Amino acid sequence: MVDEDQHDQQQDERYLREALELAARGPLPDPNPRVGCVLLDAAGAVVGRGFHAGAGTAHAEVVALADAAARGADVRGGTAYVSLEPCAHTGRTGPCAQALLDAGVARVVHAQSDPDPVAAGGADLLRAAGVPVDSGVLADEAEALNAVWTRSVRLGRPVVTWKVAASLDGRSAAADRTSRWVTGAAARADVHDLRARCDAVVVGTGTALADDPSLTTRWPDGSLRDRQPLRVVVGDRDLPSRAAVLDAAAPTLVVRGHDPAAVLETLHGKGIRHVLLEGGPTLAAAFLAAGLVDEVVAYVAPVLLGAGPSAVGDLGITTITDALRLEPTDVTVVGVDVRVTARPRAT
Ligand code: AOF
Ligand code: ZN
Repeated sequence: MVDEDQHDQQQDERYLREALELAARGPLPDPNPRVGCVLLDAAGAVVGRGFHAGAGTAHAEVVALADAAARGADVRGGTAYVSLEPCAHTGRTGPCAQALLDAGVARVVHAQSDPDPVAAGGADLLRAAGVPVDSGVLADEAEALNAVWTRSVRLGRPVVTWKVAASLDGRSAAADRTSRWVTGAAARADVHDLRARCDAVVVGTGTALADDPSLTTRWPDGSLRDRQPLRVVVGDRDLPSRAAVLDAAAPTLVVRGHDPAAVLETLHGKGIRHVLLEGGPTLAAAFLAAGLVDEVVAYVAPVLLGAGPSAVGDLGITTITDALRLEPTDVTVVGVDVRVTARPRAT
């Protein structure tokens, strides 16, 4: 015989799993987390479903409540399953915890607790109003669904991935600065997938002037993808108005000055959660030296250049014991190149 608690736990996980599946239908990347909600009426029948379709749109709970209302269902005395703690703040939308209270929901089960201090507090608000709340069911799955968002909220800045492409001898260009191409077509296509997963692509003005990159996100046939990350050019040098990065293909932000923390603060304020730092060597060195690189994606090509600029500038390392050691998390052959994904070791 299955005891009642065990049965309840299975039911909680079942509906939360459905809420997680709904959440996964939300957009990525987005300034907001992906959230799903399933509503049961007092008799235990599913009467509403919803997911958050991205920053600026209604939250999952509000969508699910509207769904229930549209079906003429009553959630009074029912249960709400939400993949993230219902918010307690008035942001772009009203507080979801209050909306659930107003609708008469008698119990709330949520997965991840909201790590954002501005929005958190919904569980306490509900409990204070006499509604029992079960927190943290399937929390790991929910957090994995919003891994970058969660990390960014905890860090209070965007997560930074540094992408670097280099020859076997660690150079990003030949002695005359020509660099098309060090890596092969497959690795270059892979970089476009990487860009598509980020909110912003960042380069220094030196790279923008030397390479005149477009920094758009394209398909292998060269056509533009639907969604373009923000292009960010950092530094004090002026760009000519005909620079490819200033064209109309995607939005571009020019940030004067190159203090990495200040750059990230500006981007954080714009809702950027994941930054792809694409160079050049000077800007990459500044971010690395400041401890502001969270992940490295390095494409190493079976090419020797013998001379030319190094892929990363001076890090102030003078002896081997001071080397910046990385923890590899993945090594994959991409076409003729090798892609190494690694994290700086926590010290
Ligand atoms: C919820 N349900 O579906 C989502 C929540 O700017 P706003 O008003 O959209 O608020 C965004 C914050 O609200 C976000 O950072 C996160 O803390 C929370 N997201 N909360 O109750 C939802 N998407
Ligand atoms: Zn909300």
